[in-house]
Amino acid sequence: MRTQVVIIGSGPSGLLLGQLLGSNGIDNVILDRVGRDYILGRVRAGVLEQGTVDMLDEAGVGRRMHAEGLPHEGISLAFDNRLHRIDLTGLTGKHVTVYGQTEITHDLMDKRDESGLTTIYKAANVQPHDFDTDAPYVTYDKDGISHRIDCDFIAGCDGSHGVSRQAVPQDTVRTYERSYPFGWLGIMAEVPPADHELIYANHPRGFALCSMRSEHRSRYYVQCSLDDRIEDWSDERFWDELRRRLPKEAAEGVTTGPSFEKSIAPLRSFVAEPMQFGRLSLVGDAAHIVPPTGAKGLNLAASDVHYLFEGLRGHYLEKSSAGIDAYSLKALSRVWKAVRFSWWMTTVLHRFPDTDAFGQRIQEAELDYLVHSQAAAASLAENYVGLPY
Ligand code: FAS
Ligand code: PHB
Repeated sequence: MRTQVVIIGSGPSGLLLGQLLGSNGIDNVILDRVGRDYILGRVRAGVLEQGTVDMLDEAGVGRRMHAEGLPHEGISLAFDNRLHRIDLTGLTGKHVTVYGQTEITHDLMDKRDESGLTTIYKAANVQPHDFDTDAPYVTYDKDGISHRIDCDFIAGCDGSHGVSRQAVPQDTVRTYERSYPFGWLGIMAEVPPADHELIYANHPRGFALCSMRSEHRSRYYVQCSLDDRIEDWSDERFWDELRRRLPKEAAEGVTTGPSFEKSIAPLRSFVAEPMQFGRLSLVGDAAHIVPPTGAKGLNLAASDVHYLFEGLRGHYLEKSSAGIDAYSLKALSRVWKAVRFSWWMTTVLHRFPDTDAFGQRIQEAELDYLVHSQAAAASLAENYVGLPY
């Protein structure tokens, strides 16, 4: 088989890139090692920057997002038993949209089916080859038969545990990492949200987040120990802990009910540099990971796709290599600013086991500054709604 671009990974990065390429006449094949139902079963991001919404519109998958997505003009920070609203729209003129990653993946998969583009699920032993030449190719096994796809470019959209970054000679990639001494225990429940906007809570017992997927479906998180297991947390224990970490007025807004999804995720910051190795480009989680505190993971994947798509479009439609050559530098500039913001939000809102009395006072001063300085609030707001591409 031959195509112009092979995309490894059928998550949001791969699907969005594939749709933008295909709708511009650039042929592409997506390979994923698992099936579509497994991908759709993953619960992940929930907050979209305007840039991500614009990309999904450009890919022709905005209809349901605009019909069902919730525009949010603010968030609240909770500490000292009070809610403090950050007026995102008043400070930036922009808003965010609450619409789950699962729905985005659904919409992109359906659009790809309509477009007749090729996706090969349950492809085993996917391996990129010769990406340091102008004739790269990818091999994989399917139903016991080995296959080869010749192409011009390979997009490594295969997440943090994928094959693409591993295929690069390890002395040519530099990595930067920070792991956090806690995790997030998240649940999903078919109950109305505690408030009409998200609440990020800093409490002596630990961080909590009140989010949502719709006016009938809520997504909650509490900071937990990395030693915790899901079986340690009954629904009853979760609801009690969540309400203990919220101001009284917010806790009274929590409607409890049975959870239908419960998971624990570790938090870490990770960046691989560069993001391009000859004809292989790393995209999204394949190149970087952020703690979800700043709601940046999915949105960074979207901006990577924007830069790579512009580069590939320039190569094929304008015979220019400028965009492709600039991909890594352009993407990393925005990546590091989002990594900084996600690290900062995590340090300001969580309880760290080794924080001394001085560190606790600094965190309290940070929060006090945020809610009493327009400049500080504006800085949080412009990062939260998304820095320009
Ligand atoms: P993905 O990991 O989504 O997709 C990669 C795809 O590549 C997968 O389908 C995988 O099967 C495939 N793949 C992997 N190895 C392969 C191989 N060898 N061969 C073929 N295919 C292979 N972000 C937020 O903004 N907000 C959040 O609240 C949030 N919560 C998260 C919770 C969890 C538990 C996790 C893990 C992430 C969370 N994220 C969140 C980040 C998440 O949304 C990612 O940023 C997003 O999924 C990135 O999309 P992709 O880059 O497409 O990678
Ligand atoms: C979510 O709804 O899953 C969510 C929202 C905002 C975050 C993290 C997760 O910062």
